Amino acid sequence: MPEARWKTVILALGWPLVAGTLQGPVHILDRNGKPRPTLKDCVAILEPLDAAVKTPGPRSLLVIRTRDKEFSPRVSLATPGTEVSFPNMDAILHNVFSVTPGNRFDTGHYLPGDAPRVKLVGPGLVKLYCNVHHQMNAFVWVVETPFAQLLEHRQDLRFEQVPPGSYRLRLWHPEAGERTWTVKVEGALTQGSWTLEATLPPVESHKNKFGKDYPPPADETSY
Ligand SMILES: [Cu+2]
Repeated sequence: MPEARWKTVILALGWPLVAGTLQGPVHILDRNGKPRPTLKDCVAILEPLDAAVKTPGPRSLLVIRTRDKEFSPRVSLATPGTEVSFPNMDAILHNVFSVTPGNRFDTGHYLPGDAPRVKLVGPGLVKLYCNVHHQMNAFVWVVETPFAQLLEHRQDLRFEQVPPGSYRLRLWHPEAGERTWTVKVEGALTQGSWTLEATLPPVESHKNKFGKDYPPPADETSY
C-alpha cells in the first residue's frame, strides 16, 4: 500500500503517528554578547498548536524555601491545581505574595519554621515577592503541557516522545524575559538552536503588596 494511503488509514483509526524528539542548543547572551556558562533558571515550554497532547493534572507539592533572604529554588514549574509550600528556614519573618492576575495570594507574615501553603490556579508566569524584603523574587511557570523543563546546568533542550505537529516553543529566563518560536515536530529528530538575551536586572522594580513603594529597611535583625 502506498505511504499516503497508510497515513490515511492510521489517521482514520485515530492511531497517533510516531512521536519524535525536539532537541538543540540554547544560548543566553549577556549584555556584552558573552554566553552565560549555564542555563540556570531558564525554562523551556513546548505548547501544542495543533498536535494531540494531553493536559497534565496537578503536580505533587512544590516546596519553595526562604533562606538567607532568598527564595530557593528561584524558578519552578507547576501545573494548574499544584500546591506550593513556603518553609521559612531563616530566623526572621518573611512573606510571600503575588499580584499576578489568575494567581493572586498573600501568605501574610510567617514565622521561622512556619510553612504556609497556597494553590496555583491559572496558567502562566507567576511572580512571587516578599513584602518585607524588596530584593527577594521567585517565579513559577504554571503550564498546561507535559513538555516543560528547567534547563539548569544543561546546554540544550530536549523533549522526547513529542507527538508530531506544530508547537509554540517558549523560552524564558528572569533576566531575559520570554521569546517564542513556532516549531514543527516531524520524524524521529527535529533540531534547532535558540538564543535569549539577558538584558534585564536580576530584580525588577516592583511595589509591595499594597501597591506602594517599599519603605527603607528598618531593623535588619528582626525582619
Ligand atoms: Cu522576606
